[in-house]
Amino acid sequence: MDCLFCKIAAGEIPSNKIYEDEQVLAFYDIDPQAPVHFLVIPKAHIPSCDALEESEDPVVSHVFTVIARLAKQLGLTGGYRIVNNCGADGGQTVQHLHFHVLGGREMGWPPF
Ligand code: DGP
Repeated sequence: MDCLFCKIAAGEIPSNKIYEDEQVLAFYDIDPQAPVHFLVIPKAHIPSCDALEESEDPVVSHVFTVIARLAKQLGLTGGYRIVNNCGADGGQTVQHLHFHVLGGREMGWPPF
């Protein structure tokens, strides 16, 4: 499958990895939008949030547990933002489910 994040998960394309286990991978975003900006992905190919099936609930739940743990490890004690861009209007550019974690500065709202 010609999927960038599948290739990163498989180690075929290098990434600045933070954490990995059997189900998920966390790595720094190539184009950081905050002092700390990393992505957490399921290793299995899921195209987007919109494509999720109930059988995939456990991996999504695990993603959030990993995010909370990594945010602590990376010192994001003042808070952080989790973003999922879903579909074209949502701003999704890579068609493999991923959650952005941004921190290290105060976030604005609303997003543009
Ligand atoms: P989104 O727009 O939500 O689909 O976010 C995709 C993100 O993926 C974007 O912030 C940039 C990041 N990205 C794209 N290509 C690569 C890559 O090859 N390596 C890494 N580490 N991040 C990438």
